[in-house]
Amino acid sequence: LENGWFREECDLWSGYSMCLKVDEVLYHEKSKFQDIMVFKSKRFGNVLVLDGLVQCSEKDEFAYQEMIANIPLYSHPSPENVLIIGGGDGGVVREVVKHPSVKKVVLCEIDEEVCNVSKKYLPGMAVGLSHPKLELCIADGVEYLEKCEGKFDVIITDSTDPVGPAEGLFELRFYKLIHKALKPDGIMCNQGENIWLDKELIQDVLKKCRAVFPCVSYANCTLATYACGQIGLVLCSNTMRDLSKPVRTLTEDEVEANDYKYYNSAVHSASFVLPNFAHKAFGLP
Ligand code: AAT
Repeated sequence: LENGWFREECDLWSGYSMCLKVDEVLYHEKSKFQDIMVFKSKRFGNVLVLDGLVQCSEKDEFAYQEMIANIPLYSHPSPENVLIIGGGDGGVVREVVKHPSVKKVVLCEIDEEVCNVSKKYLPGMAVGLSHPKLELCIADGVEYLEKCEGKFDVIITDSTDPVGPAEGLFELRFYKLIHKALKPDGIMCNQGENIWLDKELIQDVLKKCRAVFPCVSYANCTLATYACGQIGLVLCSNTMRDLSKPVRTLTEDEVEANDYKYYNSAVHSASFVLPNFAHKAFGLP
């Protein structure tokens, strides 16, 4: 904090930083796994920060949470069992349980304190944490997956960046475990970092994914409070399919009824269209 501004900086993207004006720091403690801070911001509501990096703000979280949940779920004809790794704030669960076909959601979050803090300061997201379809599991995502085989229709990794507890979620072994934990027609969707700052990291992730899955794609999402106003999604499928074409499309009334503030069927397809430099760098077809 400098003169009432929070400044986000990260060794992964040295030379860039993003600032938000702080009204009040509401919480700041070290958990067993990371430094957790929540502050009330001037423009974006309450903001959750882990190890100095913004995880979500109340004003724009819908963009990322709707996209990371709905791109894989609307690409699947009938998702029933869903696993979320990370996402302890509950926002992704909130979106996943809107799908009537979903029978059960497991949330595997490493840090229970993230859930506790979210219940107190991010109630609009934490609603997901008390949903009857949810099984909450406090564990490391890699360790949880080791015990799973052919279980899930969709696996979503809503993880922090590969410094700290999420390092293992960017390794080849992790993608192999996801492949094993998915049903034969399952779909994976992972937090896919930023096309301006993390090009090499994304290339590395896509290379590892291509070694495991026959079908690998990348989608784009924009929002205000992540670095450079952009975050990507890495999508993989065990079967060849065009993930940019939702298999279930929505009418305007359905978009309204689901309270989607970002996602619709046109946005789904459009999010796979990338600027030339990214398209080329990621070797996409
Ligand atoms: N929806 C909020 C956005 C997040 S949250 C990421 C969550 O992943 C955190 O709660 C963190 O505790 C959890 N996590 C980290 N490592 C693991 C692990 N090994 N197993 C399970 N959960 C883990 C992500 C925002 C991305 C920001 C991009 N710059």
